[in-house]
Amino acid sequence: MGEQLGTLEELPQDYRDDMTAAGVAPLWPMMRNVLPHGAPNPVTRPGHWNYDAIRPLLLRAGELTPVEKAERRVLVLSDPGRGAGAMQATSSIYLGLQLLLPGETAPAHVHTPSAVRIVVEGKGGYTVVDGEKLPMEEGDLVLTPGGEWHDHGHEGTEPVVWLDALDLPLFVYLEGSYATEGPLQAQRNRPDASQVEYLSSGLAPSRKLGAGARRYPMMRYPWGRTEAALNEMAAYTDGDCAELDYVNPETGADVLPTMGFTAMRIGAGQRHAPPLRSSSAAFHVVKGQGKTTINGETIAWGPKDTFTAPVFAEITHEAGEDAYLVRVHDRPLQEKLGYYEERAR
Ligand code: 1HN
Repeated sequence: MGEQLGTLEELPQDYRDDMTAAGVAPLWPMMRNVLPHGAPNPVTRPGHWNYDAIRPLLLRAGELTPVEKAERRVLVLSDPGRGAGAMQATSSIYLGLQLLLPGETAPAHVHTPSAVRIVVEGKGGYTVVDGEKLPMEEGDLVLTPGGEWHDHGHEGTEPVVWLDALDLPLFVYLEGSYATEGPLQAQRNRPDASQVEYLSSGLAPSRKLGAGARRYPMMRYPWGRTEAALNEMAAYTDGDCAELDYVNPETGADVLPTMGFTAMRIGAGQRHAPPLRSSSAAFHVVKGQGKTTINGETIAWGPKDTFTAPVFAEITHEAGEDAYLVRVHDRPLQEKLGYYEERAR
């Protein structure tokens, strides 16, 4: 177990030079870097982004850079463990706060990574995905799965801000990330399926023989329904946190192949200490306030804040008032790879 493996310095210099010239390297001095004992050794560090501090910077970006010059006007939440400019919040999750001003349109494009929006503030914003016009209201979760054309618009009078969560770091790592730009979708008034075909949980449109199932049948999860469902559940959770996973209404599977989303309600005065999970996570506060200790570091959070936790973090939440959070995590990916794990604390 705790054996000391040989170091690079123990090897003769001429041998080291010959290995370098041949384009090879010895594994053993690096073995514990790539394969630590017992648990991963994450680079990711807990992060906390206070919305009140970032909002002015986002509005300033609105003055400095027109959307035509930005394609997407976003401030990226950089993982403190990776430092300034990092284009990711955890190992697998990218997060950014995006601003759209009244009358603006963020042009249509399609890309390999998938995105999910959690609406932070403002009325009148919408996203068109594959011809379907999805209104964006506070707390809504809106999918733009990889491979689907999407653009954003704004018919309201105040700035609209949403949090983007993408599986971009994975696609960058796989050298699979790219986009194609195009004209606005011609069909853009097909109604939001959450208001037509999937209006009631447990009811799905009757199947027609030979009709192919849509991979992403419902792309908007309105917040009002989520909050109501959490409130109903909270009466039966014995004082523990109520949690609901966002799922595909046809298959019951997670909404996307790589990223999962879980709505949480922690009642005022409740403490919630989940098991240690192999997934990394980001928490977005839809409403309420409280504090969370992550690996001994305490974060005091309020409405619209976002914070992150690395893999296998010891996490304890305490709500000061009834709190509603959305947890973004990579459990679906880890389950597909066959290593998702939870450990008792
Ligand atoms: C993207 O397409 C959007 O469509 C937002 O709103 C953020 C970050 C990286 C790559 C693509 C969008 C993005 C993005």
